[in-house]
Amino acid sequence: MKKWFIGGVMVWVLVFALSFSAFAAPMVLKAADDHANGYPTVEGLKLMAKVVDYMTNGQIKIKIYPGAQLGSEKETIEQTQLGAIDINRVSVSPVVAFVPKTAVLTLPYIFRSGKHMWKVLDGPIGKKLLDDLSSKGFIGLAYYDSGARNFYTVKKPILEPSDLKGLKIRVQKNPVMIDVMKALGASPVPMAFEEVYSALQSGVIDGAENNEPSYWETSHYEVAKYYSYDGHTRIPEVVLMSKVTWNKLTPDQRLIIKTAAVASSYYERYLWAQMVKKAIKAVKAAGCKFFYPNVKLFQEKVKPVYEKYGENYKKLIKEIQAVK
Ligand code: BDP
Repeated sequence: MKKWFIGGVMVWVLVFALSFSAFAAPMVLKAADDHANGYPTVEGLKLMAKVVDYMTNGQIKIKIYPGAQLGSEKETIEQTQLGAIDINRVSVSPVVAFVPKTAVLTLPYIFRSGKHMWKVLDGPIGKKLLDDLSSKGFIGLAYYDSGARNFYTVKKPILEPSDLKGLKIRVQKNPVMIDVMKALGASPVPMAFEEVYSALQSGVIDGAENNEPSYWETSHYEVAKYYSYDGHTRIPEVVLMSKVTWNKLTPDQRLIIKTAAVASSYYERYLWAQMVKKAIKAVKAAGCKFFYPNVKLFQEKVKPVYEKYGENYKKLIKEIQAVK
């Protein structure tokens, strides 16, 4: 056979192989977040997407749907369980209904500070809790920062627990949060995040509770101008992956996704610290007032919540408290 013929065939084989790999459709993963572009959690996911794209040579793309486009947290968690959503950044709070043990991370004053929380989450306890999610169809990839949750109200500031008496306070769909409100004397109103602004505006609720960036981003500050630093909870965010999707990935792809999520967690924490400062400045400029009640009074009141959940998770609670 002529040399030029063999050479020609080889060129064609090469062209064919290259064009095949170039056109092999990438896997596109759907990622949900109920915050808007610019919020630290969404920016964290964006970094994760870039790292995954780069490390898989474009074979895995992550398409982010911010602003609760794919539904409220409870709905998106259900869809993640089913595999209709591949990646989901949510608060741990709504996860409690699916994986009861995660309730521990949402207990009032379980963490002494942000530093304590990250020591726990980055250590063996945090890792074990992420692993435990897999029994319910989720792969826990990483935690994100969400600061501490504080009350904000429409008519008067909360200076002590008795100020909450009879007030309708919106809470996340988490049984612990309902009990916390009851213990403090308020009437809890579980409601999706997206509905809170109009509920505050129309007087359906008297207040809500969240960190400063959410208070600002959602414009809740426009209608509820009193923000009281009681810091009742420090509930982290979590990046979940559907186990259905995870099972379709190769070991290399899994490693890349996990690594990218962990890297994005550090980036999100950095963005978080900036965002808290920005939010405080912005809402102050809009006339919001900050109050610093005696936290001990609130800690005293929420003790019954520990009695209720403490029985099941006594050991875990002790372990968390023992982390220095
Ligand atoms: C914010 C979380 C968001 C929650 C929201 C809420 O980032 O994902 O769902 O609180 O209160 O802090 O529902």
